[in-house]
Amino acid sequence: MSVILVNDYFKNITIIAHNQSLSFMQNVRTLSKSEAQTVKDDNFHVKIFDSFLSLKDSDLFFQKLLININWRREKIFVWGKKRTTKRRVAWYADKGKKYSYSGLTLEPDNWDQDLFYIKQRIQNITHQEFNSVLLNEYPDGSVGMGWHSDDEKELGINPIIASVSLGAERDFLFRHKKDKSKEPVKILLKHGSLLLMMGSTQHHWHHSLPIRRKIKDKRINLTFRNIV
Ligand SMILES: O=C(O)CCC(=O)C(=O)O
Repeated sequence: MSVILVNDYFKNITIIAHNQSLSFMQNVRTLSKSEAQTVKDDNFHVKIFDSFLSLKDSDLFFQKLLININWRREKIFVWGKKRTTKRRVAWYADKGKKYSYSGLTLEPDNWDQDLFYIKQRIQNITHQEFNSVLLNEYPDGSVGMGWHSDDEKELGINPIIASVSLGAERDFLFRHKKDKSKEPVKILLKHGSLLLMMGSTQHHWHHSLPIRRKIKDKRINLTFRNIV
């Protein structure tokens, strides 16, 4: 595992011009399969495992989750207006562990065996228990998720959020909540990857999944959480 402190990390990156006036950091290092990349700053701490799941497992879980999960479209509040989500969502958790966000409260379904297996694989790395997972299914790149942070009080202080991606590769962005001098961060979330967001990241940074209209394929994201 290679640990890259952020100052060293900055030396190894290319700043690419983006179509808005922002520039994003792009990691140009190539990592071996088992390696994780850590990016750490005062209030930013993420770890990325590009090949957390093998290609075979990733393909299999992707197909099985599309079929087996109790997917639903929910009504959430966005900028004060009630909207039906274009993405489909699901919430699996230990008994009684509800989750509320954007004016919506999700009642848990009982653990699906594949979700439970993936949860255990993550726990072997984090040595922290998760009792719930939020699933999002994006039909294609025309659907994303706006800027937010996972800082609801039921997640506790400095929560670890473990995000597994399956299907189409998508960019994932971070931007500091207050300090505009901090460069936004861009990470490519690959099929079978695991992103751990740790420390005080949720309290200081927003994240988003930007729209990428050229992407025509589906993607599933699983964010494992611990509701306290
Ligand atoms: O689909 C993604 O990777 C984003 C998910 C996310 O931001 C969330 O569940 O809070």
